[in-house]
Amino acid sequence: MEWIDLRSDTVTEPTPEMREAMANAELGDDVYGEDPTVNHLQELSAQMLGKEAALFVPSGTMGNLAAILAHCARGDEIIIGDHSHTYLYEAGGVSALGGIHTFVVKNRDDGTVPHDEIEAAIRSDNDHFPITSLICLENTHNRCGGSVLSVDYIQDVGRIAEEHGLRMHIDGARIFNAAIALGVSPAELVAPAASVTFCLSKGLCAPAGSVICGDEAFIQKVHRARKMLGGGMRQAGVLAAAGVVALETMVDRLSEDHIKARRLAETLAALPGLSLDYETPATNMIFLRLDVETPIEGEELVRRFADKGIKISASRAGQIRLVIHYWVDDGALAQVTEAFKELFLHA
Ligand code: TLP
Repeated sequence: MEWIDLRSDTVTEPTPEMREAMANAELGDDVYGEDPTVNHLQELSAQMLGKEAALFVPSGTMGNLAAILAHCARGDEIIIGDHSHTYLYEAGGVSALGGIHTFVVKNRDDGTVPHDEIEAAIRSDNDHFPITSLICLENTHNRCGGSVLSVDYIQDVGRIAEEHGLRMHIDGARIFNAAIALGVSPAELVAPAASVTFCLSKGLCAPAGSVICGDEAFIQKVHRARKMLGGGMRQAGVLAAAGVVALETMVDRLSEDHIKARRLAETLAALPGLSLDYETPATNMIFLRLDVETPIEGEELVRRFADKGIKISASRAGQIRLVIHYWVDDGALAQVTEAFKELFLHA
């Protein structure tokens, strides 16, 4: 069966152009810094994100962890949203491996944290307290509906960081989705941040890999952290080659995913038993909520969609996440719409 997979944009397979670039990539040992394709990817990434330097890492999780390890000493504290991926879904790596304390602040539905709550979380100089060293943001914000943090918001948080001698890290796993949705350059969007991690392996369709960007001195520290975490790869140009194609050919088209997500969300929200959990999608994610009186619960829904060749994620709490990506074409969207109608119009 040809599956339609809406569980995530991480499921995207490389495009034919990526596979060809991978097969023909010029290679070297990247731990020696001698892989020309990795070096090219890193230069291109730094340039697109407006930072001095960049480092290729195997995953977004390692990217966030290596960046945070490079920013913080053991016992330092980071300020981080309660819905953020790093806090919820990265196996507690910053605490387990970095000895770093988290000051958890509440994310609003749009992925922001109010400025005054960030300021209130910054510790004063007192032996009893951990030392605040980093503010972490996420853009787009996954668990907040794929929402987008604006340039103004990030600049304001950047000002708070600067005033207090702190740094800011952005988990920009989907930073290109955010930039495209806002119509600004990714460099402008991350300008106030000391570091950003973005993923090649989500909407951009590369098979693996993320990139951390920041200034030269910071990237040198990240290099050591990556080695310590076991992320120093050898002929990694095979993967980086797909990343270069991703950056060169897959960024502008993300707007197509956003348009499809909006269209599908509007259709589905009009069905009985379903409502949108956030406002109309700003990017490629649709979060739906099953009405309490709907007779089907999450796991059963996943099974019923699987019977129709469609993979979706649904939680026990009745939330469904659908993620639109390159491999979801108009035909697939029509099939998905039909499947929802069959289940919800006749439930
Ligand atoms: N997110 C995945 C799951 O882990 C939830 C998904 O399907 O959305 N930051 C953000 C904002 C992410 O959404 C993810 C992956 C990561 C970091 C981690 O990236 P990887 O999977 O490459 O370690």
